[in-house]
Amino acid sequence: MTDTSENFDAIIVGAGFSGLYQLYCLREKLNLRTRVLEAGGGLGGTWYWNRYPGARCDSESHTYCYYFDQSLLEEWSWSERYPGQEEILKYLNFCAQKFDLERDINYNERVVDASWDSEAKLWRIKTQAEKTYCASFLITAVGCLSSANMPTIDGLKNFKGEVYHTGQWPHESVNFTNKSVVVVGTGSTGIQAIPEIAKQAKSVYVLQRTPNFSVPARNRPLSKEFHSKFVSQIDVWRSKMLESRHGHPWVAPNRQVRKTDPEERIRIMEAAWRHGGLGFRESFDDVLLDEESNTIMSDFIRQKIRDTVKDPETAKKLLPKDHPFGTKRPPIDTQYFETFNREHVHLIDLKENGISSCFSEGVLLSDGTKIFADMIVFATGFDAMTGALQKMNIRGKGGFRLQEAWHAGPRTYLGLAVPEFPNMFIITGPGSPSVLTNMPRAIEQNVDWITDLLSHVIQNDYAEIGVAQANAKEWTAHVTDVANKTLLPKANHSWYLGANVPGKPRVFMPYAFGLNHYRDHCASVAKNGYEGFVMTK
Ligand code: N01
Repeated sequence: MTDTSENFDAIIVGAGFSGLYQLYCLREKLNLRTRVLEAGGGLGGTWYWNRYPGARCDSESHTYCYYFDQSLLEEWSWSERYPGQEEILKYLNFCAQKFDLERDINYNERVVDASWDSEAKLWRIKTQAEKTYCASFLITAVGCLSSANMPTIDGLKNFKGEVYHTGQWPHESVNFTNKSVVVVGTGSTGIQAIPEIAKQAKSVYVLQRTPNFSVPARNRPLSKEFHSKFVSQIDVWRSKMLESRHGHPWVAPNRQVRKTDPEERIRIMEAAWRHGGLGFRESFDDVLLDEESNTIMSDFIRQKIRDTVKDPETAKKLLPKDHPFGTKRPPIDTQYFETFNREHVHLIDLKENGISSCFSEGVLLSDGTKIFADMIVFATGFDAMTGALQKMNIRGKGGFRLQEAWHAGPRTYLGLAVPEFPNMFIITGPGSPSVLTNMPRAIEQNVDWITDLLSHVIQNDYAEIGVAQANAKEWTAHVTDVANKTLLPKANHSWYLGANVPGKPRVFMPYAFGLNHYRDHCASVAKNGYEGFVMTK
């Protein structure tokens, strides 16, 4: 039989922010024959799939972009404080065009199998399009939030209306006019989508399992003057982001909630609330470290919800009760709580009255109530951080499956590499700061580091690079330790812990010690001859 596989130095899986930049680096800096395999019909990753109404990033535009190229920063100007999904896609397409990336991307090629050939020392990769590729290096750039989490509901198949998951939103426009819409889920996505859907729909039924904290985004248009000023201060923005633990350009305020005079702290919280955005949490240093401080801030938000929502019963149902503020990824919103003042918007507390099943015309609740609906929108999140990786059927040395390797939770070294899976690297993998940061900063750090490592491997003619079990074990224990020093694991149902997916092992996956510390640590690993990696010829 003739071998029809195509051979490359490196295969990158995914054409989102991380895959595009990794392609640029491998091709332009290392001159590697590189191919990106992308499941979608276009580039953008998260932003290709998540095109639900209201989809918008919660990092500010001028920080949620690449910083590796000065001319790119100067040429592209953002129209709003937070970039909307469409504008982000336009931006990524602009980048792809500027750096001529698309010639090395294959669309509509979902990777369904990847196995390490120990003799040939290469990866054999198969796609759903029945193509096979061979490459010395496999780099996954599949995003942390890309594998949709769809609940199993009895009778859903019998429902005759339209069914959507926000993470797999259709490209055609979805019309809510005169429709009765059920929305399941009140995470960042639901909180963005519900006000937008309510603007059009005849009625909206929000099925809430866990009430969530949310801070006003205060989105606004950006002026030309803003862009000019930004361009003159790019280095300042960059260094602020590099110095911070989360990759946002905020300087730690050096004050604690508990130790600040009560009147003064209210003044600070009010000002941060008026300013809006994720920076609200950063207006004190100890919100995720000290329970008493967190309670003060959580109570402040609960009071804002009571003040906003006119019906006291509805307001009560919307009050977050079971997790400290910020321990689940905090959404930011535009008129989320205000939307519940609209007469056609109804809130169902699933903890009081759960979903029993679906019937042909809607959703049946456990108390027997029937919600008649034309449409059900699942804003139920993702099998985060590991789901997309595990779906690819990756097999390392001796056919060892990634699913087996991670049966008790993901085990990585630096979030970048897994023992028994040589020559494979994960961008923003579990065990790296990833989702706890402004993603492009975490992505650029990971990609730059992987690129330097591959340069070292190639210059020294190594054929195989792997990681020892002991290093991965130690790193993974460290990831757990640093998370346990914060309040983050207190939200025991969060996707950070994998708790949103039935049967998934509960392990705190992202690295909580900060992107700045992580960057320093990775730099010292490299300086010490890539300590923890084993390279052979
Ligand atoms: O997903 P989520 P998301 N029955 O997992 C509920 C990023 N993001 O898509 O809390 C009923 O947070 C679930 O309930 P519970 C951001 O990092 C960023 O909203 O598990 N309900 C929850 O309410 C974010 O954190 C941006 O009890 C069910 C909701 O569905 C991440 O993506 C915008 C259920 C899921 O919330 C994920 O956000 C959007 C079930 N069986 C997203 N299963 C921005 O940049 C789940 N739920 C602004």
